[in-house]
Amino acid sequence: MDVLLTYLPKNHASGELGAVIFWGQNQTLDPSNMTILNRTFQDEPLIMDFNGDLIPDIFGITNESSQPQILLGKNLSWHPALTTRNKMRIPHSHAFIDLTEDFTADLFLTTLSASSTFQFEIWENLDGNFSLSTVLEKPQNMMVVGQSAFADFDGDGNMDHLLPGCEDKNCQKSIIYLARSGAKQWIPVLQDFSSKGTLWGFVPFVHEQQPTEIPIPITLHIGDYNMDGYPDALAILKNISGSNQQAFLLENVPCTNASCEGAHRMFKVYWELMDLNQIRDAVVATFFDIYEDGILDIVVLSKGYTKSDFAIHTLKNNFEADAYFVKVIVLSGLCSNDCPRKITPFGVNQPGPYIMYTTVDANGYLKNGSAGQLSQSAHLALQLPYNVLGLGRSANFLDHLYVGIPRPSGEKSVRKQEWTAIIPNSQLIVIPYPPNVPRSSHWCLCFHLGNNWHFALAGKESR
Ligand SMILES: [Ca+2]
Ligand SMILES: [Ca+2]
Ligand SMILES: [Ca+2]
Ligand SMILES: [Ca+2]
Repeated sequence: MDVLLTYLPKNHASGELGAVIFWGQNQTLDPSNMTILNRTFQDEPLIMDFNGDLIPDIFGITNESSQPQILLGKNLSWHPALTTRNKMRIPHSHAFIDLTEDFTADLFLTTLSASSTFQFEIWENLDGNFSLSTVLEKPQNMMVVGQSAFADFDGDGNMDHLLPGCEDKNCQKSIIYLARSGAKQWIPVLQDFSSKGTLWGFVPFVHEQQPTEIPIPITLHIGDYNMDGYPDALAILKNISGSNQQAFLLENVPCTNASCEGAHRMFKVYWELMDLNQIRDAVVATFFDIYEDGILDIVVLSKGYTKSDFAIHTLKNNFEADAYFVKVIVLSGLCSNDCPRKITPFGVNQPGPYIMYTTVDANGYLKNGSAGQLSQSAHLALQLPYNVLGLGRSANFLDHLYVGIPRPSGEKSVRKQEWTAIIPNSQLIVIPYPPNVPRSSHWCLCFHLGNNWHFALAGKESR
């Protein structure tokens, strides 16, 4: 695994970001083995797989051109990417995720229209090439627009678009909207930010050329903390009348008012979670499986005594439900020059794979769930390298697990594999090798259950 680091060069007036790649060597990093990129970026870049070779590439606007550029990871060559004239929004919340229900990651861009309205573009991956398929404007009343987040909010197997923001400049009136998969309508899924007479709101982003603090945009961090199959979120809110800001857990619950009807679901804020309430001046909160047991815990970053001082807090998820999960990580199946002989190359986790399951819930109804792996990387997106999908209280097998990966230009068929009868509470590693023959029986699904590793080669299982 390599590491990309962006930095603000000292005494650099333009505010452009430099970037350096530290090359991983097996399990370590050698700080002297690095490449400083020969271009600077207007905004933090997006890590994606533009050419579908399962080697991550770097996407962004550089100092050389106003057209987006891609730096291919394989040979570190720059290429123009996409023929768009629209400006990118700063900070962007671009994403590399399937938004067209074909298991192939598309490119989602946050841009400005010709009249400088905030908008969202979906560049659909068609036979390995990206072409503009959908443009959606921001919700009309939204004055401050936060970072787009993606989750299968309604649990139908297709990816939905969540957008936090405010209806006034100072975020006294905060809101979260949802655009369901394929739909162009914005549905409010959280509007009430008051608790016991106190009004809370998102913390608006302040853009400075030479920031004195780390600028943190309005962001929802997604995870299914109670494993009911409906993704929840963590958000940072500030007390409108006071000075405190805190992390809050937003639970995805059935819709109980008229305005969210079209979404079927909505967010409910947990105002009184003791452990979160005790952390003052929180700036980022995200989910992480600290104990590697498939249950998502919480990590909170808070301000310390000085401006540049931060503290990291970890909170164990004590939620004791008889709920089940699957944890999935999709690797590349590649290795460079250090693959042990005749051993299947594993590679590392990738941006872009799409995962979906179908099962039957405790009441006998069909239930789907889906997630994209590493779809966003910039501005402390802090996505997990794996996905934990909640299954609710049903101990039923997963009827189907589907995994799709990006593919190169010109390839018509979708790279997608399917496994059946997966045991709940397993941790799955998908090795899509060889990547170009998904329908062969070779793509490996390795699963960890108890103390044993099992290997399923599409249909057959061995220990
Ligand atoms: Ca690539
Ligand atoms: Ca797609
Ligand atoms: Ca959905
Ligand atoms: Ca949930």
